[in-house]
Amino acid sequence: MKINTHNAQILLSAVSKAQYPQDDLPEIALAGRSNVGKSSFINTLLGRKNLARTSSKPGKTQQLNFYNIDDKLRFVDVPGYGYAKVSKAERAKWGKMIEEYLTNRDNLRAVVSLVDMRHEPTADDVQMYDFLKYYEIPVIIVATKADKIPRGKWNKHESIIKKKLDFDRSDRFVVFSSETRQGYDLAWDYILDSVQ
Ligand SMILES: Nc1nc2c(ncn2[C@@H]2O[C@H](COP(=O)(O)OP(=O)(O)OP(=O)(O)O)[C@@H](O)[C@H]2O)c(=O)[nH]1
Ligand SMILES: [Mg+2]
Repeated sequence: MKINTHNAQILLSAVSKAQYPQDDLPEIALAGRSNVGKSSFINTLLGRKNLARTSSKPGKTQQLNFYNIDDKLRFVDVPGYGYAKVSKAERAKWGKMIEEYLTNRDNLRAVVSLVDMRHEPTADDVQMYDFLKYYEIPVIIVATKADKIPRGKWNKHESIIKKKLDFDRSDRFVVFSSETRQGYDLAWDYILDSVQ
């Protein structure tokens, strides 16, 4: 598939199924802990500084943000999990919305699940991965902030992450940095592979 990655716009924000786009363009969802680098990942892949960040209004985190990419595919930015200040009720609402999207959406081709490369995956990271495996949703693990780790330690960190997740070798893994654009080509390769 040939796509112009710079031709991208925010399409809409949704909280429930009725608001999702009604066509059959393939979608790639981005999931991960709050602050892990989801918006930065989107901006880096689309060659933009602020496309993703500008759309996320504080206090309105309970939304799925749909980005149109060249009328060929969409990124779906899922609100981050593991945010300490969120109430139980909000957490439950978040869970319901994510579950509704991830388990019922025919357009969904893969989930880019972001983890912080510096640390062992959190219990929430593991839970998200298990959830995706349970529903047999293809996963691309993106280990972010690689620029903060010396290159010589990347393998070690990759092993720690894979071990903690009980990583399935049929899934894909990308060492990524929004600072250096490390992993840009591989991430796009895997994404485009998933939407063929
Ligand atoms: N050094 C470095 N910093 C990064 C990288 N990716 C993201 N950051 C920084 O991490 C912080 C959070 O990044 P965001 O992209 O806003 O994270 P997010 O996952 O979208 O966060 P929420 O929208 O709150 O869920 C920002 O200060 C980014 O500049 C990276 O690859 N390297
Ligand atoms: Mg964000």
